[in-house]
Amino acid sequence: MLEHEQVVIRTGRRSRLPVIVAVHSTALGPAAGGLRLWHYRDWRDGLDDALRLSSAMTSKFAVAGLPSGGGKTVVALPQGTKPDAARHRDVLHDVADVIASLGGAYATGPDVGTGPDDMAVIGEITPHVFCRPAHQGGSGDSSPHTAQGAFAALRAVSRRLYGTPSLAGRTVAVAGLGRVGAALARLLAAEGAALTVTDIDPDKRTIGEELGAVWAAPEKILGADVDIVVPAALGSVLDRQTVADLRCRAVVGPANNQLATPEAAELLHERGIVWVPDYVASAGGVIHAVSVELHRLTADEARARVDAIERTVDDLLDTARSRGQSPAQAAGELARRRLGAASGPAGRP
Ligand code: PPY
Repeated sequence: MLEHEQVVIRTGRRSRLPVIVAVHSTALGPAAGGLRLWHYRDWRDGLDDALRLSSAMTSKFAVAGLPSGGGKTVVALPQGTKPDAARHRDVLHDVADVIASLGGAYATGPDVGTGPDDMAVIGEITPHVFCRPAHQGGSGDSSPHTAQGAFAALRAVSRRLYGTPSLAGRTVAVAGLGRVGAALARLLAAEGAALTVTDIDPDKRTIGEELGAVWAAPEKILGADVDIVVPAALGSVLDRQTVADLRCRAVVGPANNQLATPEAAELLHERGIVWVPDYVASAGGVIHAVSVELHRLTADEARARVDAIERTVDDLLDTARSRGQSPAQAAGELARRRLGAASGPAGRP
């Protein structure tokens, strides 16, 4: 059964690339979710990604307690290609056409492969776009806020496991040093955590050196002998094998869709490893963007909402423990309860 409200798949008229916009739910409000520009073996794999990522956005907003729905856009680039600047603009305008045709049911934002400047280009065609640069009326780069939110989640986990929210002296492995991963690694280093880091791009080694971090091979990072592992790159990293190989006490990070299979959450729980659902730990970026651009909060108020992820995770871990559930089950129930209490798709009674 298709659980999404609508999915548009269109060959972009300018780029001739497959543009996939998945609106999972508008039960809590108009949908939001970023634009992922990524390489796929087959565009159908991009469709799978859009379906899963948009569903996670619905949960992200529900658990954050915000009146927005979940959506996501994927443009599936053929493997081994990189659009030049002109074609890149064409892709963004093709995406903007689809978003404009949805009449406000969905607004996009940044995701893997896109940033504020790309949002400005989409804004040439449709106003339904978050995170344009500040001088163009947007809330700008969301990655520092996503990092801040993941940091808040890490504090809650630290309190649970070690009795203090401080990460000073904790050993932490950060898997991925993109915009979010690097910002989070900086926050952790500033707090006094001892870092092990990696990225598939060896040029990112300089960031590790700057932070006094140990560099690990990408395939070794999940099994690192550390207190906490932080997935901060692409998803689907937790499966039967990688969960069996973990040596940490917690997995908490800003990567979306960390589970390769849903049962990985229960395998983590059986091993006594705390896993904070990705859609909880990664919500800082959207929380900030929606708070500033839709709810007109000040920077300080938006920041307080992002920092409140710490409290949300505290509560989820308490609830999970008292019910003998995994945090994933507790978060899923919370999301379903909030969605079930909603009246229906946005704009309809
Ligand atoms: C996500 O949180 O996964 C996103 O899609 C990022 C985002 C940020 C701001 C508005 C919409 C989406």
